[in-house]
This record gives sequence, C-alpha cells and structure tokens, in this order.
Amino acid sequence: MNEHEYPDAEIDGDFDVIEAGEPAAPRAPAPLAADDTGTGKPRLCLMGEFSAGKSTLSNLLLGEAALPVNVTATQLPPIWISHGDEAPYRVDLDGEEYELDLERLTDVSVEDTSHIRIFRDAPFLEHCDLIDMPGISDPNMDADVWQRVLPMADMIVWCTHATQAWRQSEAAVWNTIAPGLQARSLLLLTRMDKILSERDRARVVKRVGRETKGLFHGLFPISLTRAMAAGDDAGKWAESGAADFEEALLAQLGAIAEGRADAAAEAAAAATPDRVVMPARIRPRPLAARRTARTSGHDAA
Ligand SMILES: Nc1nc2c(ncn2[C@@H]2O[C@H](COP(=O)(O)OP(=O)(O)OP(=O)(O)O)[C@@H](O)[C@H]2O)c(=O)[nH]1
Ligand SMILES: [Mg+2]
Repeated sequence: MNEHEYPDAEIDGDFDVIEAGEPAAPRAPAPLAADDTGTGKPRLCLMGEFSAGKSTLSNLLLGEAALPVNVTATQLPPIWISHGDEAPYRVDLDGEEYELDLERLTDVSVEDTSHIRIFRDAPFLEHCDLIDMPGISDPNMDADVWQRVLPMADMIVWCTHATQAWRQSEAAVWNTIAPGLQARSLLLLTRMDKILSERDRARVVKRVGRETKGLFHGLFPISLTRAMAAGDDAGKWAESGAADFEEALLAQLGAIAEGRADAAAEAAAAATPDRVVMPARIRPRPLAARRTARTSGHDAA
C-alpha cells in the first residue's frame, strides 16, 4: 500500500487489503506454445476490460510508447513485446509469420491474426516478454482474440478501472483462469486519481480486496497517469502506487523465472543418470569384449 496517498487503508485495521507477501511459488512452468519463438523469459499478459489502462501500463513499464500513437484508438490483436531490435512481424492463426509495417497497423485484420510481435530495447524486457491484450469485453472484439493467446501466459496483471472495479464480467473471465496462474498474478486498480476522497479510495481497495481474496497474489491501487508523469521524482512515483507495484511485479517475475530454471535443472537432472549410466554400461562391454578377445587369443595361442 501507499502510505502517502491511501493512508486509511493502512491505518484502519478493519481493512482486508491483500498485501503482496513472498512471491507465490510457481506450480509449474507454462508449456511453451506451438508458435512460441522462444526468448525463454516469463510471459506477462496485461489483461482487463477495454480502456482499463493495459497499454498505458505497457508504456510505463517500457519507458516508451510501444506503438505509434496514431493506432492507440484502433482494434488491435495481442501485441507481444520482446527485448531486442528485430523487425516487427504478424503471426496468423496457423502460426505463419508476415512482415509488418507498424505505421500500417490499422490495416491488420484482427480476425486473421493471432498476435503481433514487436521488439524494444527496454530494460524491463530483460525480465520478461510482455503481451498487451485487447479488452475482454470490448463489444467489437471477439473473445477468441485474447483467449487464443492466454495459454501462453506465465503471469497476468489484470487492470481494473477503480471507479467501476471488478465487474461481474471481469470475475467471470478470471474464474476461467487456472488457479496456479491466478496465484502468480497481480490485480491493479487503475485510475485511483479519479476517486477524489481518501475514504472512497480506501473503500474501493477494501471491497475489491474482499471480493478477490485468494484469487490474486496481490492487489495494487495505482494512478498510471501520475506514475507516467512522475519522471525521476521518486516521491511522486511512490505516491502514484507504482513503486509498490513494480517491486511486487519484479519479485513475481523473478520467482517465475527461477521456477523455470528449477524445472529445467530438474529435467536435466532427471536426464543425467541416463547419460551417466549409458557410458558405464557401454564401456565395460568393449573392455569385456577385448578381454575376451585377448583371452581367446591367449587361449588360442
Ligand atoms: N486518469 C487516469 N487515466 C488513465 C489511467 N490509466 C489509463 N488512463 C487513460 O485511460 C485511457 C485508456 O487507457 P489504455 O491504456 O489505452 O487502456 P487499454 O486497457 O489499453 O484499452 P484497450 O486496449 O482499448 O482495451 C487512456 O486515455 C489513458 O490515458 C489512470 O490511472 N488514470
Ligand atoms: Mg490497449
């Protein structure tokens, strides 16, 4: 919680606010999707209702606008952003890849596109791949558009609009998410700056905390616009709610990456006995064979 901006939520012992504790141990690394091009990093999906702040959050994390500004108001497929400077491309529903001119993103057919891959040199992308999803209940957007990318997620940051937070439509979608993935994910209450009284801010945090208890690893109220405007001002960054959220997010991504590393190490360890046993089993044979041959030779001599 942010002690500068939402003190009530901390002081009043009545509040049932979910705090981020130790990063949840990832239960199993998500299987790599067939069309994964494999950076090997955890994949963080940004989800929520349309206009909840997903793309603003993506820009905040990257420190730059991921896409040209002229396309922000258009219907876009999931935008999968990885570290690097490769050329962007579009992946269709069969996994075929096509060159893409980002200035002509508006021409992309959402129905025929699984996702768009773009690459940025942002330090945040050293921790994970970021997938900016279209809104879940956008009336102009079929649910398939985000559902087909969802199996690739290792972690979700769900953005919910503080002034109308955690609607039934959001809860209904969240119910379809695997419990292990839920437990690794964070809930972000965006647009906290739109709630003017401290009491009302505390109230919404309390209510949403209660309604989502056990469904997320942590709940974080934030003003994305104030976080954007904070620049290098650490006080303003913390006041916006961004500092606490960033810390929890990086801890979760670290835990997921470690889980993957552990799983890879376990797989390697499981494979090791075969590699050790095989030569040991094989080696004596030629030795035995040579001895037999020598023996036979000696015997023969
Ligand atoms: N005041 C305020 N405005 C915000 C905040 N977060 C996002 N916005 C604004 O809300 C509008 C929509 O934000 P986006 O980031 O585009 O939302 P989105 O979830 O990506 O929307 P879709 O991709 O259309 O589903 C933009 O004008 C943002 O500037 C916030 O915390 N406070
Ligand atoms: Mg968006």
